[in-house]
Order: sequence, then structure tokens, then C-alpha cells
Amino acid sequence: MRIDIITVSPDLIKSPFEHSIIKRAIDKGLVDVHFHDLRKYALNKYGKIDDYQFGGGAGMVLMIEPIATCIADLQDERNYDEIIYMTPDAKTLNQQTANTLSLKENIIILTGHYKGVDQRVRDKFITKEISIGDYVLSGGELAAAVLCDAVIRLIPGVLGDETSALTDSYQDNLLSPPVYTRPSEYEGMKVPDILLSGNFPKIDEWRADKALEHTKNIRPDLLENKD
Ligand code: 6GU
Repeated sequence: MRIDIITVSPDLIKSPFEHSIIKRAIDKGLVDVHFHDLRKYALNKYGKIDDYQFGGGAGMVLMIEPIATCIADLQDERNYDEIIYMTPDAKTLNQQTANTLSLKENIIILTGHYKGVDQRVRDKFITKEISIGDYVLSGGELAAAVLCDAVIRLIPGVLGDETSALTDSYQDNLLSPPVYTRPSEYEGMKVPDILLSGNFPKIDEWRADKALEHTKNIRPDLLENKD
């Protein structure tokens, strides 16, 4: 998979790609991530990429021409399956979306800033808009990093069996059951007997019960979408 990220702050977004599972995925050649500084596509030598909004109001808006030029340059090289815009005024990211995106070959991610991008960018180029939650960040860069992490770890070969994504919370619209490790007793707090029993069918049943109970308590909305 190849991911091209178009941003006004490449430095803000690079560091998560230099660590842990994502770095390993890049080193193994399972994903190729490229950063494109929007300012390099500026209209003039002063690096102009934004302007005041028509109709008045505070905040700068990213202009269409630099973004159009950057996307055109990328599309000259290859076809893209999705051109994604990170913005708080969109549907929120969930595991299903991450699963779907992890199967794509080439994607572009455009991150917003200031007041966002000229609506015509969205109308002309964007195939998918994603928010990461109901709160506002100062830019889409961290949101893009979150999306990339959620997607990249699902690419076949990135996680080993021991950390299989299939047992993740959310994979089946359930939150995870509790987990324990040694010691089996800490200051009178005991690990549930069932987990020490060696009875694996019973342990699976216990975990399924706990996952359901936890989900009912914390996120009952998830159960409404569950078949
Ligand atoms: Cl994608 N961008 C910004 N700026 N804020 C957000 C977001 C995205 N998702 C949640 N909040």
C-alpha cells in the first residue's frame, strides 16, 4: 500500500511513522508513506496557500490551486483508490472504515488547517471525508496520523499472530474483556479463577460474557449496529 499525505505541517505528522509497528511495516516494505508540503505548490514565491474567506469571517481558507497542482502531480504517477480529506465535519472513523481502507492500493490523505479548504476542493477531488471524533483539533495532521495507524496495522503481514488484529476491541463491535497477568494475587486482589483453570472453552465463554457486559455498560450504542 502507498499513502501520500498532503499537509501544511509535514514535521507535525512524521514522528508517529518513525516508531514501533508503523515503522516496522514501512521497513518491511508493506506500506510506503510519502509527505508532501503544500507550500511547495504555492501560487507565488512567498508561499501563499491560503486566503480570507469570501463573505467575511475569521480564519484563513486553503486555496484550491496549490492542492489541485499537488494532486495532479501525484495522479500523473499512478491511480488512486481514494482521496481522503481529514475534517471534523465528516462521519467519524470506525473499525469498518479502517478495515476497508487497509485493502486499498494507493490513497491520498489531505489534511485541513485553519478554517479548512475551499469547498471546491471537496467537490472536485475528495472521494471520502473522515473525522476522528466529536471534538476539534487545531489541524488534521494528528487525525491523519491516527487514521494511518488504524489502517496500517491491519495490512496483512504487519501484525504477527501473537498480536492479531482479529482479537481487537471493536473488530466485532464489542469492547475487550479484562486481561490479567502475574501475580495471580496482588494485595488480596485475585485473578478470576476461571482464567487459571485451563478450561479453554469455559475461558472463551467467560471472555465473551465479559466483553458483552462491558459493552452494555460503556458503549450500548455499539450493540445497536451488531448483527
Ligand atoms: Cl480530521 N480534523 C480536525 N481539525 N479536528 C478533528 C478531526 C479532524 N477529527 C476530529 N477532530
